Amino acid sequence: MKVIYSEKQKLHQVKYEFLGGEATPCFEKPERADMVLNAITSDGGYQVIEPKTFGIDPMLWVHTPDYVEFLQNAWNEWEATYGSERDASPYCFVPARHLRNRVPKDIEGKLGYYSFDMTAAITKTSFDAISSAVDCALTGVDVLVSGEQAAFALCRPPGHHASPDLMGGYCYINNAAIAAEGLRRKGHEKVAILDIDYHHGNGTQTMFYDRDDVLFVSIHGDPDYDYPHYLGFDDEHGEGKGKGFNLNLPLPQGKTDWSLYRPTLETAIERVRTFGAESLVVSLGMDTYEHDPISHFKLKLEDYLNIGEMLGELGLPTLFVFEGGYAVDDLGHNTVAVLNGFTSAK
Ligand code: Q9C
Ligand code: ZN
Repeated sequence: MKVIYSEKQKLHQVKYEFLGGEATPCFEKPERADMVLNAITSDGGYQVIEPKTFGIDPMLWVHTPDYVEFLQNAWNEWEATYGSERDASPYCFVPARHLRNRVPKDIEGKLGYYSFDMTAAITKTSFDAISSAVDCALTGVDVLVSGEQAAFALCRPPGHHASPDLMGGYCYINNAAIAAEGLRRKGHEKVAILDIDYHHGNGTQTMFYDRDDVLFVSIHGDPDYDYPHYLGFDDEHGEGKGKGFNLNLPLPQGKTDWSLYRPTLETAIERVRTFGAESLVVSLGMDTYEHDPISHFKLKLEDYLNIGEMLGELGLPTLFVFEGGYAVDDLGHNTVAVLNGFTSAK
């Protein structure tokens, strides 16, 4: 299996995120990619390749032009006010209630307008990393279209929380959504996205909510108790012709181990099967792990082998797109277990 990765993704390194009433070192850090790459290299069964360059245009398939322009300019505008010492981070937001939905002119107003939380700061070189993550996802699409059964886009920063014009949850541009749309544009009639990150993929859901050609299925921590808090409930089925093409399978914190996860994954896979997908994009978050520092499921190393195998049994051309996962020491082995399970499936 080909793994697509670029060192450029290290150009995104945020100092702090806001959590539990204080600024704490950001969990989403470059070491995450190092650990996965190390495990992939030492396994030996994978070929690591560089992405091709696709530029800005594919971002506009799923994001608004004003948002992409904001991401490109945010650092320079921030630096003009605050200098280069601190990362560009919002402090004030446009909630869904009571305030005006209007883009202000200064950088602090813009940061809040285009964010939904304080976990996605911007640095001088963030956009280069963001852009190279998109390149990895789209190179993965090309690998599938060339006839290979699977590929792994080792993307950083992750993407599934990024909405058409909002960043948040360590995400800026939605790599998996762009990949799914890329597969559609390469002629795949129906594309399924299965999101198995611990957190609901609110951005991806929003992007395809009114479409029947891209199915979105997600297994995640119950949003009544977990991030992203305001989307990901089981009564969100899609709208318009997208009705019936969105499936959320929230699971409880604390007690979700393999015995509960497995039947839920079977339900998810069954939906992908009945949908009749031509290809599958897996938003591969590894924060369902028992030792993940910010999440609350109880999956173990061997469960990841099973997940990979169950996905492989679907028999679909599959692009894995890396999302979350913060238990850095075990992240590589867990990720490789999913890929190995997939490869070994009959
Ligand atoms: N108390 C991804 O996994 N903070 N993003 C959660 C929980 C934000 C996760 C705090 C988590 C974002 C891609
Ligand atoms: Zn996550």
